[in-house]
Amino acid sequence: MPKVYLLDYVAGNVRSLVNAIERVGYEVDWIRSPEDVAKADKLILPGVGHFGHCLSQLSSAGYVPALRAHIDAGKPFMGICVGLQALFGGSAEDSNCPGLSLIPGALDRFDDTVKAVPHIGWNDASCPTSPNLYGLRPDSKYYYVHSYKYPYKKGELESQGWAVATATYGSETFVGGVAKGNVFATQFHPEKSGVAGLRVIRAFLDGSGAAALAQQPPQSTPVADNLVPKDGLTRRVIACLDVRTNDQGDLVVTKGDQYDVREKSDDRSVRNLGKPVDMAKKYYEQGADEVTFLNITSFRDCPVADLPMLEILRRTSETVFVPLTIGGGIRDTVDVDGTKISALDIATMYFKSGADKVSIGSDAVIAAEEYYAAGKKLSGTTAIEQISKAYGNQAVVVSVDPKRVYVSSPQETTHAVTKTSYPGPKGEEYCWYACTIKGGRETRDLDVVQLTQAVEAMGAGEILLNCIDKDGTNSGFDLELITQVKGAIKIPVIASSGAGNPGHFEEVFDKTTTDAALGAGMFHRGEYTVQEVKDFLGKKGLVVRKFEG
Ligand code: 1PR
Repeated sequence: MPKVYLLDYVAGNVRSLVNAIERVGYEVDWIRSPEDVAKADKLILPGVGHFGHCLSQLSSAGYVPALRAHIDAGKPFMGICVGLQALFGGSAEDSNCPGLSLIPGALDRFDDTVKAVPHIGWNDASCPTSPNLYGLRPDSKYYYVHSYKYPYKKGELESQGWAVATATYGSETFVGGVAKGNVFATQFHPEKSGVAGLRVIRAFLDGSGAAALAQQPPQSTPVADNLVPKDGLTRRVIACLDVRTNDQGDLVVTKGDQYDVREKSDDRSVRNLGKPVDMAKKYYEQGADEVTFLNITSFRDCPVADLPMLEILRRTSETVFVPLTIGGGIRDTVDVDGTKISALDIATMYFKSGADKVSIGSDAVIAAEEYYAAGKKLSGTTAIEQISKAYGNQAVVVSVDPKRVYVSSPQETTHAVTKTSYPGPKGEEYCWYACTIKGGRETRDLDVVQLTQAVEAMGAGEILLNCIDKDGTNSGFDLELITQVKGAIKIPVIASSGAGNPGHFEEVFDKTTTDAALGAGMFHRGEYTVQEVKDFLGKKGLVVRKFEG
């Protein structure tokens, strides 16, 4: 098998990249020291998380001159995500840390006054001057996850000989990919961009991307002046798999009604809706934009290294090339042999096994309570802070399991209330949403606004907003809950619980500003496919990613 070298210098999910490279027929070898760089013909520089962290790692390990020498020698080079950002002079994310300065100029942060940041999801990478640049297609979508970007200025990089692919988020058009000579880099993650992304990786590895560019250098005219860039971010549809061991000891996908996953029949066995790896693959092939696994029972009695979810992730990431999130049991813990294992260690195991994000539930509630008890002071020791520091905030999702608490008037509680169109049992017209832990078994005196604001301050990158009252009811999402949380924070929110048909997805995207919507039961029971939901949204004029087989 032909070989490509990957630079192993920073934390993150490189397993998916390795899987994607192998899928297109190449073998991966690792560069573990600057001296190794010289042996690489083709070289990929991955990178996730913090610009300063990545660049200072590269610099202190002595890689910068070796990378420059590789590029100057005309050898194929590809940068991904922070690997693209590294080509620039610097970034506002850490202005003390210089980049490789192959391209002058510095990255800045997306404006979060009118939209969620990080920019997470599927967007364009289109290059009007070289329409088929490295296999990029104008009608394909690619997976992005980042807060900093290089703003696109018409003609600026083109005048330096770069072909530039762009995407637009809100009203900000930014660089999604650049290519010149032997250098190619993408802000998006091709290894997480389904078939469209595999095509891009192949075009780099087999040399066809660089060859085509050499034959047809980009025309000097950039995007036509009269072309107004449109926000290309799609409506994300996520499939969620609640996983647990059933009474026979098999790991199964299950699904509850208001979190009760046992059959209503006398035997009260755990509902078994299928096998996790097979179902994840099925949803990927139906066009799911992400797949989330929630390990809904604690692994208290299971040696951490044998976590069954690790194997599920390893196997899933071999065939599923969209982002994978894993939740359940991510907290500091004591292993069966008495060894202390930190939440960060557990998250690391998951990332190494193919997860792109970890989702934290109960532990986030406890951390938020401590944050308020300490007068809104960050301790630096919480799982959220430690994982987001090491892997970037885009890698940390907080899963919220709220329950409605009805009150007759806002004065009855100190919590953030919502006036509801669905009054309580005694006709109460207001409610607040109480956070729970341990899968809804324990309700705490903390509301969703408090929780989500606290975890945003700690460095969480996204909120998975469930709703116990709505879970499994097929009655649609809790729009009042979603509106309240969206109004309280800047990070993206995934609406969850209650989806029963494609119209519910349209409703949540239409009536709230949610960034993504998640379904479980309706997909597991075979009532609708993910594809049907996306086709429906497309017909209603919403931008969705079309699945490329
Ligand atoms: O607390 O960090 O160990 O994480 C446990 C995780 O497991 C949390 O993310 C929590 O939401 C989840 N969880 C715990 N118990 C249950 C349960 O169902 N008994 N499932 C559970 C949460 C809710 C959603 C579900 C949507 C959509 N499941 O993930 O998929 O409600 O369902 P629907 O479309 O069928 O209505 P920790």
